[in-house]
Amino acid sequence: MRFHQPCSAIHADIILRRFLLDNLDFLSEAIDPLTEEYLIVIDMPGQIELYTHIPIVPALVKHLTRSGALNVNLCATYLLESTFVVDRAKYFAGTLSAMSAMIMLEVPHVNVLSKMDLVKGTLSKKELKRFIDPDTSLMDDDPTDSQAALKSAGNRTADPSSSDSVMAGGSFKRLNRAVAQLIDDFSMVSFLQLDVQNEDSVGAILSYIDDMIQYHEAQEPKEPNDEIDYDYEDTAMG
Ligand SMILES: Nc1nc2c(ncn2[C@@H]2O[C@H](COP(=O)(O)OP(=O)(O)OP(=O)(O)O)[C@@H](O)[C@H]2O)c(=O)[nH]1
Ligand SMILES: [Mg+2]
Repeated sequence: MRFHQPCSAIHADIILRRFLLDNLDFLSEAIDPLTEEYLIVIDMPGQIELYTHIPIVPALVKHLTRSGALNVNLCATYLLESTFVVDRAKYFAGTLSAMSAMIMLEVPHVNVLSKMDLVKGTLSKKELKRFIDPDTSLMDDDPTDSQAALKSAGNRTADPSSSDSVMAGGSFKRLNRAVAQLIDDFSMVSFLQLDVQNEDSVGAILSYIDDMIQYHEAQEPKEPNDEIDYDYEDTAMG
């Protein structure tokens, strides 16, 4: 395949993914012979448009799952970098994308706050816990808010499209509150926390995914003492 014109990374990605969809036999031939003992990990790129706007990945998912040709038990895992929690607007934008991906993909879904090692020293455990279940109150104590933005956003009668509101940051704040409210109302998204330097944290997330895809039910029965106990305390969902 050759690109005749310069194109952006996302454009190239879309073209390549369409190419993949036109050649799904290549994927079927690789996956079809695998038995239920196999765990297949498909690492997808971070271009969110592929999951939330364009039905390319949903079409691929359909091909892989029970409703498609390959009958694979699939679990979508959405990773949001935990550094986003320091900027509430980014955190809620990422959470909205997670919700959009859940709706578009229509498969069991796990949301993960990744790279926890980067924020562990900055925020307390209690503070980090607030980001497991996104709720509107997080917008009320955004440390990045300026006094002008708070004052402007608090003026409910002000026209959010007026240049005063836009310049003071009030419109942006009101928009983010509305996004947070929407997410809160749907109550669909909650996060697991992933610290790759902590074996239990990785194990707990894998265990959630195993449950979602009913991996253990598909395996040979094991002796009870072969089971591994995971400590969910630090990785609790909801
Ligand atoms: N500190 C820390 N860095 C990480 C972690 N995971 C990945 N990185 C680093 O983050 C950078 C970006 O990597 P990823 O987040 O995996 O992103 P990517 O796979 O390159 O890109 P997309 O998946 O397309 O978004 C690389 O430099 C990684 O080494 C983590 O858990 N902790
Ligand atoms: Mg990646």
